[in-house]
Amino acid sequence: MSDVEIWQLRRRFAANLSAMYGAEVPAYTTLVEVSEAVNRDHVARHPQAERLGSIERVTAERHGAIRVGTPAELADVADLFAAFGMYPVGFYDLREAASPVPVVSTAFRPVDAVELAHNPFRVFTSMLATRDGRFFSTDLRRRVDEFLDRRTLFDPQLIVDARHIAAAGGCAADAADEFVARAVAAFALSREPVDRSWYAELTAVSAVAADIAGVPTTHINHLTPRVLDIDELYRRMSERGIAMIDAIQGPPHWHGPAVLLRQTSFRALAEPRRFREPDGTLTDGTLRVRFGEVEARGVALTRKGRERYDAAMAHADPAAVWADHFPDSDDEMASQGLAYYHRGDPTAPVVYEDFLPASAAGIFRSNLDTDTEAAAVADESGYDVNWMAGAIDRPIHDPYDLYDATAQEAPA
Ligand code: OOG
Ligand code: NI
Repeated sequence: MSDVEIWQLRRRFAANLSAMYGAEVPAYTTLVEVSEAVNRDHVARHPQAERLGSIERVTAERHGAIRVGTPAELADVADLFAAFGMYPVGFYDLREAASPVPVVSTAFRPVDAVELAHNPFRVFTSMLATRDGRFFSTDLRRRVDEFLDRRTLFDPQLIVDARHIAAAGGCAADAADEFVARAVAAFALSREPVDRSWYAELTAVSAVAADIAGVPTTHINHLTPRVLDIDELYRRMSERGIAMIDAIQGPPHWHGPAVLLRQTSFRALAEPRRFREPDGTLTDGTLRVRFGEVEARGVALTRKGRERYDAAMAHADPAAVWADHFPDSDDEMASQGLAYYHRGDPTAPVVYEDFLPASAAGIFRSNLDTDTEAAAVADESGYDVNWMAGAIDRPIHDPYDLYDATAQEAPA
């Protein structure tokens, strides 16, 4: 029996990352304050508000996002996050988005209802698709891979310790703080000078490539609180003069059951960074690599519900056709098999715990200055869910399997 259990480590990890991010990105602190106020007001006015999660869970709930460069780096991430009870769920191919982003992604999160209720922290994790010839020429790929092979994102001892903790199911009390602190530090923005010409060369090809492979470290690029009313949040942030992206991503607002995930974001300000110039001198400059995001979660859709969702979203104006695709009550959603409810009880929705590829690509792009052009060549990378599972030597959970299992249980 360990003194500190995995879920307690996860709770500390999420809380300490949040403290670090708040210290580094002041707009995040504003976002968290406004989110908490929106949630308090919403719960006060709506007696059913907590059916998608207790106010305690929702207030503590965050997701983060990180980006890495290689399969080996992704495997280290998988080992590290396993020590916090976070496992890969789903495969997101953002190269397939309407405006493609050259990454493939998964989300690390707790997979069962009890663990999610303890603390639902999740991290959307993307890997640069250097093998995809549509985005990377052979020459660029070689040089990016050389750069990535020379760097060490995670202290090998941190990964060794993570594997022990995962195997033991926790760690001794006196080791916990130090382990969490080292894990959090791995995602801090580096103070190391950025190589100006390398960063600029990559930026010219792909802003994502520069963010991932232009620097020797990774960083958490956003940390997202959850709100119960995202339209109200959007209004309040805009009133405070924070320019949000044009739209809320995902399903439209409507009077029926909230489904899946709605998200919106704003760009963080430029942050001071040091640069190493081609002549070796150090200069001061800025980079804008981090942003703010907020989300509202609804009921998880079954495969059948998801097909309806994708069909509605394919319309130019999804809000106009929403009622043709979805009934406006949980009773009907449950009886038509469109969404998951614990033991089929329409008063007990199973909350959606994952992400949406179109929204993710939109969030990515809204925070980059330039898009990446895909060349008209065949993709011979072989990237898919099986490839990724092999690369990290772990199964990647199918989200539908998890929702099927959760729906058999009583609400946690
Ligand atoms: C990840 C973007 C995806 C979300 O909430 O959909 C994401 C990134 O920009 O690295 O976090
Ligand atoms: Ni996000």
